[in-house]
Amino acid sequence: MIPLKEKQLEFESVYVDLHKFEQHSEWFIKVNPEGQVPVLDHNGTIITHTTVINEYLEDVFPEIPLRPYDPVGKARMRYWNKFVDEHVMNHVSMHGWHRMIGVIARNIESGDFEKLVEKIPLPDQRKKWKTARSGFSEADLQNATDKITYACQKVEDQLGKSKWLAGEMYTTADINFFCHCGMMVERMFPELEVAKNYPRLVDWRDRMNAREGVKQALAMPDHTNPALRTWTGEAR
Ligand SMILES: N[C@@H](CCC(=O)N[C@@H](CS)C(=O)NCC(=O)O)C(=O)O
Repeated sequence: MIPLKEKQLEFESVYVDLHKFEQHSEWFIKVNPEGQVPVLDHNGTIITHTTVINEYLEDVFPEIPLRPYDPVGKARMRYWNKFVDEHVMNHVSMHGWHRMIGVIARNIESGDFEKLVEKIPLPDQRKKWKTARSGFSEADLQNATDKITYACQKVEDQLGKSKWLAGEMYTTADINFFCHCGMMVERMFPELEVAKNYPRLVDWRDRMNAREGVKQALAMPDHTNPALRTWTGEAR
């Protein structure tokens, strides 16, 4: 949503209700056979995976750029996107699943749950749903917290060298880290004492929140079940 808003593009947002497993329903599997959101449908062409969608938007709508023009800038941006995709996203996600999806999964009767899991196309996601129901281990959760701590320090160090993650230009790398960690890390992980330990990250997050495109994206309807909103630490 943030790149779309930053680029001032008109779009229609279609909410897929993960609480009701709509991402594994017949209509949605036809759109994305992997059964995951987000998905971009551009005039019938389907693009999936956040970073790929963001690069696509950049290629098709370069007028308001979120990617540097020079090869070094591009490489820096992609380095950070790769870092977020491979070393941040899944670790924050595990805590989110532990706190929210676990509650949803445990509220489904046995038998019904197995039937729902059978419909999940990606084998890893099938495993993840089952683990969310039985509970992630303390060791796995701690490992995830350690990875998030490492990421916060890495971002803190980078922001001592440049204004934004990939250099002096605001890019999709900032958006990626913001959405998957930066915007909620303080609320989700109070034990990291973010304000004290990562002041540059906090300043960067405030600069992100002050951007018009970010404000507009965050002001879009929040469909999260209110009873489960607390997974990020508090309701938005
Ligand atoms: N690598 C994908 C990850 C997408 C992803 O994890 N989507 C989650 C929600 S944020 C999802 O659809 N989960 C539902 C499920 O797997 O059942 C991306 O970058 O877009």
